[in-house]
Amino acid sequence: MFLSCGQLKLSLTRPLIMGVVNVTPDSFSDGGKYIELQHALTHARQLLAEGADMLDIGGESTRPGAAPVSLDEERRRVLPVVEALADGAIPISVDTQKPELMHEAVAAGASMVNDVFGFRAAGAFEAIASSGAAICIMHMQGEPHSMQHNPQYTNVVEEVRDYLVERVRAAVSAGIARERIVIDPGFGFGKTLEHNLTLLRNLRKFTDIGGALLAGLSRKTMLGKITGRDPAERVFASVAAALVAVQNGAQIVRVHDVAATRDALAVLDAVAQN
Ligand code: HH2
Repeated sequence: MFLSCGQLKLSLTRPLIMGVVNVTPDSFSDGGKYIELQHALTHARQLLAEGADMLDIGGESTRPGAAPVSLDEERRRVLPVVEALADGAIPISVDTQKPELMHEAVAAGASMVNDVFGFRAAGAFEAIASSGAAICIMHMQGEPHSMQHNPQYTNVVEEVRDYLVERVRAAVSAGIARERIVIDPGFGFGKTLEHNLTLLRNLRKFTDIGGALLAGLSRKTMLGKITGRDPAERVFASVAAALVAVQNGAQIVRVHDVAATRDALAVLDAVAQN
């Protein structure tokens, strides 16, 4: 089992860690810390030294209520980071909903595009179809500015699953091979705490859709609701959530705290080697 990421083939026999690099002034847990290019690069290199298998570079916050960012501004934040890091050896993902930036990021060396909008924008699949880059298709109900107002599902697991099945089909018809596809139920994106917990309990039901399964729980509000802690103090809760996700079938975890997650996954791996 592997994920095809541009020229790279990533083995999925052990869980992979995707380290988050937010080049934004307003991300919910680290906004403003890495908006300067040099700070973003130092942070990215630190995450790699701590054991990240790939990096996800984002130039637009998707936190509940976040304001949209123009293409020019997002491009200005993201592309210099991609250009400086993409050396052909490290998988670099770009977290964007904009087809133009998807195309430009891949041309600048990114080998994956992560879209919280699930490549529903006109031209999104076409922007990367011929490139060989991997894609991460995430589920979101609504849009960031309003998604947490009153999320509603009759059956959250079935509805998120049906959405991902349909998007994977659409990606394959657009010429994107299954080994390039990652899927993600989108914890916190138009979901209450109970919806998120139901998805986490039932994560294994997403493992036969035909894409590598990614879970992003790191520092999220759901963990704040459970522990009563602010985002920067949610490291232990995030590690626990990543472990549960991996035990329930996640093959990639998207995290801010790479070193702590790496150690926890090493313990899980040691126990599994029997
Ligand atoms: N979560 C965030 C952003 N992008 N992408 C995927 N595939 N899955 C996620 O769960 C996910 C994501 C939100 O986290 P963060 O990037 O730290 O915050 P912000 O959106 O405020 O920049």
